[in-house]
Amino acid sequence: MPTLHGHPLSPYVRKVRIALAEKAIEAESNPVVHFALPEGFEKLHPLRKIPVWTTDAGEHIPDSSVIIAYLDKVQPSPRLIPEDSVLFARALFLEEFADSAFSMGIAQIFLEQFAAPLFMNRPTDQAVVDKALHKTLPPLFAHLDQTIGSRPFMVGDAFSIADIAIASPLNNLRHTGIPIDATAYPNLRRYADQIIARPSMAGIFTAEVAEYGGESPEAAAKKSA
Ligand SMILES: N[C@@H](CCC(=O)N[C@@H](CS)C(=O)NCC(=O)O)C(=O)O
Repeated sequence: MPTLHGHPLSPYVRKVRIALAEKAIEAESNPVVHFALPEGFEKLHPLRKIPVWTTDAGEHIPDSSVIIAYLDKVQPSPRLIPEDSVLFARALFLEEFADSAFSMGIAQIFLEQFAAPLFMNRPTDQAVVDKALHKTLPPLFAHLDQTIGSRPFMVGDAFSIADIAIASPLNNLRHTGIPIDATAYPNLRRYADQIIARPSMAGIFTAEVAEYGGESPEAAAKKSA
C-alpha cells in the first residue's frame, strides 16, 4: 500500500488526505512532524518537508500540490484539477494563494491559539493572534469572499483542488474555535460552513478533533454561552 508521510494537522498533509478521501484511495499513514523528522528524511524530500507520498513501487513524491497532481493523473476520477484551461489556471492560482499567504496567516493563529498550549506547554501570544486576525487575514478573507460570492465551489461548478487548498487551512482555523466573521465575510462564512461539512472533510475534521481535542466554533460558542 502507498504511504502518506506527514502529521494530519499540517494543512499540506490534510490537502492530500482530502484528495485521497475524494478519490477513495487507501494509504498507510506515517504521521511524522516537520520539526522532528527522522534522520535520512532528505532521501524522501530534499527540503525535509511534509507531506511526501511513497508509491507501491517505492517512488517518493514530495509536495502536496505535486502529489495531488500525480493522483489526478493515476486516478482521474473524480477529477480535482479542472481540464478547461481557464478553470485550470484559476484553480492552480487559488491553490498557490491558499498554500502561501493564506496558510501562513492561519498558521500563526493556529500555532499560538491551539498548538502552543497543547504541544509546547506555553500560553498563547495574543499579540500574534491579533495581528494575523486583524491585519494579515482581512484582505485575504475579502478576496475569497468576493471570489466565492453565492456559488458553492471556488472555481467553475465543480469541487476542485482550489476548494481543497482553501478548506484545509480553514480547518486549522476551526480547531482554534475562532469563527470567520459572518458580518464582514458572509459569503466566505457560508462557503466555509458548507465545504467543511462535505463528507471527505467532515470525517477528517471529526477524527482530528477526537485525537487532538480541537473544537468547532459551535462547541466554543456552547461553552461560552
Ligand atoms: N509547498 C509545500 C509546503 C510544505 C510545508 O511547508 N510543510 C511544512 C509543515 S506544515 C514543513 O514541512 N515545514 C518544515 C520546513 O519548512 O522546514 C507543500 O505543499 O507540500
